[in-house]
Amino acid sequence: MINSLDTSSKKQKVIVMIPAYNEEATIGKVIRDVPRKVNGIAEVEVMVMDDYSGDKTAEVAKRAGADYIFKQKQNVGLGVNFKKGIDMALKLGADIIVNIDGDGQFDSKDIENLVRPILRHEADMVTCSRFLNPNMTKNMPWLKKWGNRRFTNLISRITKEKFTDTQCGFRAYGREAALRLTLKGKFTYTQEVFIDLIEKGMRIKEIPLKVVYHKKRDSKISGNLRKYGFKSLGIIAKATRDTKPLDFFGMPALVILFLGMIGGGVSFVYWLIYHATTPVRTLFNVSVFFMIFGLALGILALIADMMKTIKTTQDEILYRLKRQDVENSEILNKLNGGIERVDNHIRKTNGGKLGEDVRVRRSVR
Ligand SMILES: Nc1nc2c(ncn2[C@@H]2O[C@H](COP(=O)(O)OP(=O)(O)OP(=O)(O)O)[C@@H](O)[C@H]2O)c(=O)[nH]1
Ligand SMILES: [Mg+2]
Repeated sequence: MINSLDTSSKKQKVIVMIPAYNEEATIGKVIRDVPRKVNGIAEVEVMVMDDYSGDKTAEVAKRAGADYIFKQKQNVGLGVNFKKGIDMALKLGADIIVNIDGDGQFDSKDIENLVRPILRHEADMVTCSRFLNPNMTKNMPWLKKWGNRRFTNLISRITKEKFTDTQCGFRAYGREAALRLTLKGKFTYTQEVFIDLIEKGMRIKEIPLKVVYHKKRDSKISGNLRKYGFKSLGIIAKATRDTKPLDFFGMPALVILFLGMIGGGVSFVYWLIYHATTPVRTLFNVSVFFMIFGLALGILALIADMMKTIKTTQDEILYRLKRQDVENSEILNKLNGGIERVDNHIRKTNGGKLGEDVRVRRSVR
């Protein structure tokens, strides 16, 4: 149970979101272990995002007591499913959204620890770190640890903050952080969230939580490490380009321009001394190319920086629209009471699209 909370704030509603793809073997226990009574929390609900599983994930989840089950009509990928889940949870009135994987690697009971810093207003997003305490990752494969460290170092450099685990799916998002998220990646979302939220001034806190690696487990996201590496790098590169365009284009531009100027300077001095270009002609040509390319890249950096200003404004507009939409949903929810009306509202506000590819239903307990 959570103690010494800020009692001035209203009681919060937590929605525990579980992205699931063929998790019939484990999802039941994950749902049953979710603590439904937490000090400082008015309500804890479970929402399963079933990404077109071929097994009985949805049925098992329903039997285990899931409050909402969203079924995609085709496999849309973890990143897309996550974004949709965040939007849904906000519209269902969540003050805090907890994401936990459906594979049973995390302990649902740790949800209490995860939401605590948000309840105490110490963080906007809290993420599990599997590496703050080395005893918690005893049986994690070394290659996964190594890959995780590389990605985590990269994200720390990009965000200029020190993190120890940027890939963990077990996280709690306060409403403000959830509303501010604008993600683009389809395959995954874990690292992109760090870049996006830090750029928007959100506070991210890591807490050590244990993870279990079953021997026969088949990782669906990072099982193929090469595919995972390339796809994740692509998502990180795009997010960095959009949030830090001066670093992304400007740094290489400066290096290339500098090399070009050195080469050009050397050839020019040679020409001044010997009045000949023959041995340094290639150096001169390459240097001119470098200088032109560096300048072009520099101009691109400035244009991209202007576009970032537009993006920042658009993100702010989007945030305000989403907040308004969520507040309207809450009012409708209170007036109408119940998921049927909320579902109708979601259909209306999205021109029917959301209603077409997502089925919402309240499970019978
Ligand atoms: N929505 C959605 N969820 C998926 C998909 N693939 C996997 N998941 C879920 O995403 C969560 C994480 O997947 P894992 O296979 O454990 O991947 P991982 O956690 O990166 O890998 P490990 O570190 O080895 O556990 C699980 O709950 C999966 O069911 C997918 O295509 N769509
Ligand atoms: Mg996992």
